[in-house]
Amino acid sequence: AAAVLLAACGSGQVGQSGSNGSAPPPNKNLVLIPGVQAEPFYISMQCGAQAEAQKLGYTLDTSAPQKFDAALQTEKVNALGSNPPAALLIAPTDDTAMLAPIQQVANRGTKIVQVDTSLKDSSLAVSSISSDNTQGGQLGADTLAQLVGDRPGSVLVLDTIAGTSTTAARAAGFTEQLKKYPNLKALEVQFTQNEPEQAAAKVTAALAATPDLIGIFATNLNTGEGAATGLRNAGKIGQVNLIGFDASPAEVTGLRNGEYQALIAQDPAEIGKQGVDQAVAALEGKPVTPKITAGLHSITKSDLDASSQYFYKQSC
Ligand code: T6T
Repeated sequence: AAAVLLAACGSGQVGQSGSNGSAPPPNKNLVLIPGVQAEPFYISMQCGAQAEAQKLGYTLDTSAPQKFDAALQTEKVNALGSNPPAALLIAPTDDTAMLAPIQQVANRGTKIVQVDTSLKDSSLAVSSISSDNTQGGQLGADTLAQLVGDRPGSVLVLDTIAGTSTTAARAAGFTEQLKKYPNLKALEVQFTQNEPEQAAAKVTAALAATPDLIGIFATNLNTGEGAATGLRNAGKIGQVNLIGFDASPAEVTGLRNGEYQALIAQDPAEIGKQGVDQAVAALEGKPVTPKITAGLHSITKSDLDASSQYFYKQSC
């Protein structure tokens, strides 16, 4: 009977009083729902979030969809069910489709924090933390322009899935900034569904159709890894400049061996840490910062060895 009583006390929910009339323990559970499982960007974010949660006396569970797909992410959000966490840190994979499911969780009293990607209507989030993705695109264009100098040519931009706030901003920032370099002409942005195979195929097609292809801007690690495969298959490594986004182990190796000429690295661990800080501030009635921008770093082969703090992790 004692065991049963303990179990009943332990499952006390926010707002209910304990069985002996005392206040229930505060809900200190946080959940992180990233864009996709087993990907170094989100793993690094999770590491930063987990360490911070532990430091502040909270638990953090991660529930990641198998693919970067709004329907699969909606299932994860809906699975929070009737016992939602105190706060949800989420990277919405679609800036519109994820609004309704997240709204339902917010309606049950959970604080919402956006990490990395965001909804078009961010008003239900107490805080949103991301890189300045437009600036990341601009940095990509400036880096490419520096690498090619006066040489003229066309440039391919590989985006992921329409509705992904981050990569859309990177593609737009890159394309706009490239206009400052009249020798470089951006081709129409290509979507890859965030699949490396599709990115490789787009590169193969662009190489065939565009003899003066001088550069590729890949807006995230999957498009970059696919683009590198496309260039490798065509024997064009090093002849076409590949500017990647992110700093996954595969991308860092690619930069070292000449497949990439530059990477724009984000700081996903910092995004995760700040996400927890803002969630906890909201839960504890402390001042919350609605919008936080994490740092970006352009890495080329010459500064690779001095840049290891920006490399993403495969595990914590
Ligand atoms: O680039 C990151 C993230 O910022 C973006 O929103 C989606 O793709 C990544 O997870 C890398 O694959």
